[in-house]
Amino acid sequence: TDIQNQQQLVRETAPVRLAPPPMYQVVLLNDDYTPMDFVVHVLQRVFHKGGEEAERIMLQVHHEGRGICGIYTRDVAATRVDAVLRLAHADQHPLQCLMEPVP
Ligand code: TYC
Repeated sequence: TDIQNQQQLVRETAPVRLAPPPMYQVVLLNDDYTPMDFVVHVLQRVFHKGGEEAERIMLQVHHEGRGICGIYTRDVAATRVDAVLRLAHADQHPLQCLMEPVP
C-alpha cells in the first residue's frame, strides 16, 4: 500500500540533520530612574538568576549602559522581553529591554 511504501521510505532515508535555530540575546539597558533593587528582582524572576549573578548583571548595566541577560531561541527571548517590559510598566519604571540576533 501507499502507507507501507511511505513508511519504508522514511526508514530508508538518511537521518535529517536540522540547522541549529537562530539565537537571540536579551539586552537590558541602563536608565537613571529604575531602582537597582527592581532590576535585580527582574533578573531573578524573569531570567532565573541567583542573587549574586543578578547583582553582577545589574551593576554591569548600570556602569556600562547595557548588559546581556541571556541567550535564547526567538520565542523564549521575545516572551522574556515582554515580561520585563510588563513588570517595569506595572511599576511605572522606564526600564528598557530588547532582543538582538547573536552573530
Ligand atoms: N541606573 C539605575 C540607578 O542608578 C539602576 C539601573 C540598573 C537601571 C540597570 C536600569 O537596566 C538598569 N538607579
